[in-house]
Amino acid sequence: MKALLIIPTYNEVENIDRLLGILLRDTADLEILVLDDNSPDGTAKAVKAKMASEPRIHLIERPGKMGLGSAYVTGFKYALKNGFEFIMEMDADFSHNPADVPRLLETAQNYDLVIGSRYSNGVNIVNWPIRRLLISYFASKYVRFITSMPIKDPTGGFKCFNRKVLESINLDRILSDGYAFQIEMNFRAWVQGFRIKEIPIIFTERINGVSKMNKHIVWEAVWMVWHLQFRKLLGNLH
Ligand SMILES: Nc1nc2c(ncn2[C@@H]2O[C@H](COP(=O)(O)OP(=O)(O)OP(=O)(O)O)[C@@H](O)[C@H]2O)c(=O)[nH]1
Ligand SMILES: [Mg+2]
Repeated sequence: MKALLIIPTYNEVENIDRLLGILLRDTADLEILVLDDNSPDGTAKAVKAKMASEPRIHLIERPGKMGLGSAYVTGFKYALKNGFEFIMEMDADFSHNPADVPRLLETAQNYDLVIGSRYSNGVNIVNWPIRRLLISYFASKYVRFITSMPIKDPTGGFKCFNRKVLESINLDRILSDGYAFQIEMNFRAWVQGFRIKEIPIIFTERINGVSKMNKHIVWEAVWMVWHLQFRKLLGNLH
């Protein structure tokens, strides 16, 4: 089994070293790709220090902050080129629990796309302001209402793709960047009939570092859902 965990970073120096340490310790045959956008806080430098003693860590550095969606696309292309069979996504800020990685991977043996879901067993989010929780929760209902896609947590960023899913998607055609990126990947996988499984996770708000969430990426998702649905109905989703 060849698995790659992609971690996009922007100013995560307070988190990345500890996170990499835990992941490498607990998941024997996992390789990790950190995708850093020239974080001013020196995140890439911390990764390089770790790489010196750890061949399972890889690093791609981009010249500036270019967004989460394109970071993942870059990571996906790297994974396909280097023969990885399972390709995972995870945030660097400990919102996703590294202890859940083996469970995601295990489930991925029987499904094409596994999604760590905050909403598959009620609501499993710790320390979010109620406003943010409501936006996220109703966003997931909204996505389902417009698209009928049977996914309870369509915007989550803790997941595992089988490489055949990524191979089947034209990565240069991905339109979206923020939350919409996650929705778009799920939608494209679902439309093609891939087997999708949600497993419950507990999501915890970041303790260290600052959020990059903004209004723009929420609105992007609101419109993108219609866009994707129309493209699907017109048979034009390539
Ligand atoms: N490479 C890269 N990584 C990014 C970019 N924006 C965010 N990230 C990383 O993507 C992951 C998710 O971003 P967060 O800032 O945690 O976004 P969020 O989870 O919506 O918000 P909070 O957790 O509340 O801060 C983190 O690991 C970030 O460091 C970007 O433009 N480029
Ligand atoms: Mg976060």
